[in-house]
Amino acid sequence: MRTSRYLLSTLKENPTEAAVISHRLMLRAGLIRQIASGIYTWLPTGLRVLHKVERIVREEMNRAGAIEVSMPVVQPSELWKESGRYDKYGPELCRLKDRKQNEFVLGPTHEEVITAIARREIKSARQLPLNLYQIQTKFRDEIRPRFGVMRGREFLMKDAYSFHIDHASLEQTYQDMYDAYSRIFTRLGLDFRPVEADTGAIGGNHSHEFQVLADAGEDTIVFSDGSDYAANIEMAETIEVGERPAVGAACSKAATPGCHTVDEAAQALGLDANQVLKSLIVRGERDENGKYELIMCCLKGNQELNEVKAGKVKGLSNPLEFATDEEISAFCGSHPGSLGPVGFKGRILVDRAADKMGNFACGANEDGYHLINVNWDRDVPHYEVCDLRNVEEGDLSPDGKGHLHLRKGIEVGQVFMLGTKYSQAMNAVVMDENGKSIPMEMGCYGIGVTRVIAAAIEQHHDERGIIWPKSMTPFDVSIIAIKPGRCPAVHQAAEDLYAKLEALGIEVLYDDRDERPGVMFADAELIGIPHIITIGEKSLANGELEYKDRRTGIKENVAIADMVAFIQQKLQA
Ligand code: 9G3
Repeated sequence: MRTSRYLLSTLKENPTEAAVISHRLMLRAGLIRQIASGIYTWLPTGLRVLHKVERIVREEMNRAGAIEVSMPVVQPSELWKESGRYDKYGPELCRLKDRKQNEFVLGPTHEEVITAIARREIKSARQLPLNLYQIQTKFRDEIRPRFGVMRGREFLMKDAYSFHIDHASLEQTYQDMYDAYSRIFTRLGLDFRPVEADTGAIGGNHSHEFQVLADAGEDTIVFSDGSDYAANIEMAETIEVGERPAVGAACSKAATPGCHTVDEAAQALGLDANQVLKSLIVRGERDENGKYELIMCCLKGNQELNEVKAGKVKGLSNPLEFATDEEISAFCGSHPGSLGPVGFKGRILVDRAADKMGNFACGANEDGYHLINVNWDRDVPHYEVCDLRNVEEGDLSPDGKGHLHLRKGIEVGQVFMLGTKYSQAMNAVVMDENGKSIPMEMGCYGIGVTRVIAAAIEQHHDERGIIWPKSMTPFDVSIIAIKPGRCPAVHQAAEDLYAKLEALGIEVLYDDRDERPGVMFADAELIGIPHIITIGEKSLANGELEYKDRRTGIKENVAIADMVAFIQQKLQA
């Protein structure tokens, strides 16, 4: 490709709206341009990368026996009403109407559509297992799109859906997809970890996420240094150690005027935060009249409530909802800063670590007062112990092997066992061997194809720009001709080399702009082309060309006659 007949679109200045390096570099290198919040155009250089990622995804999905389809982005609302999800999602599900006022959604995912296809096209169990996939645009009206394509509103996803006669068959495909994902992310040159994940709102009962380790990641993943235990923090567990201290003096009231937080109360009472109880009020699940009770969650003062774990506790709202200050004052007679379990009239859930506290302080359910020397059982006779907290750095691994470490991750893929949630709701059934009609077991498997590119840049860049993993690079080689207008020999040598490399199927960006060398060099490094060849008058006089390896920065002079073979050898390395 000649830059004189290409759309390079590199930027000199740092775009101020980019908060993470991948977003900044994707704009500066001319890969994407925002057309609206969370919605992007892929410019030529970015599209070349996107196509490479898609090719690897397709190769591995096909190798795993999945079959490609393409489903519509615009989906009839009837299907979402059948699955019961039309009213379950808020404004994140973009709804629209056609000219006849028929209701549609812009597909954020395709469980409903694929199940509607399966119930018509799969007539016999002999057709199972069947794994169908697509690479298709999704739309999710995120409330706060950010980080460029890492969290956009319109994005490209490879989503696959498998259908099975029984759970054993689903487990096999789940494993096949898990292995295919490991191959895909390895071929893409990513440093990734599969981690146990929460199945979230989509139901089902088993899931793994594929997380790319990066500080810009929005997810927190947890893994043990003594085993292969790894989980999203939403799921991660630990083993609580230690025993309750012996019960001390009777509990008593202490004035703590103006103390609304654990730290303020700890300070006022001369205690550590982990000797003060943190008490939060959440809503129970609604009954048929929409009524719900208020429930207290108690944690060690220095630990954090895990909302996903709490939402799973029987009888709690899921997703978890916190009570409002008004509800709290009305029910407890005090503000959130002075709450405690002593005398609380509702259910009391105590985190397993908090259950090991003794002689602790907690709110007195009276503004401006705390209780000290409080002990479970004696002062709080009724409560339930459950796992409510986020694990922390250094906690014991739940398998008892090693300790836990926390890292930020970018979720680039997820595999789910869906069970019969959709096939039951939408009547996608087959005849089993006894002639009984049963809903098909389903699995679903997603990869964020556009997000993968941002994740790769987060892991592969330096101060000069992107350094592509070789499987994703938009071009293999950059040829930079220095002042070809002034030196015909330079121009000729560049044209010759360009023709030879192109003839070999090597992807070349030939910078034939009459630009200052520094600008052309900076662009080649910004775009991240792995092999950069400079053709200048001086080196040419010695019969040589200059080569630079973008990743290592190593430069070397190569005889003109050897350059093609030199590059071929580099590309095979
Ligand atoms: C919605 C909206 C947002 C959503 C969903 C539905 C996430 C939704 C989960 C999945 C699960 C898997 C198949 C490929 C892999 C992921 N956000 N999810 O279901 F209506 Cl607005 O999409 N789907």
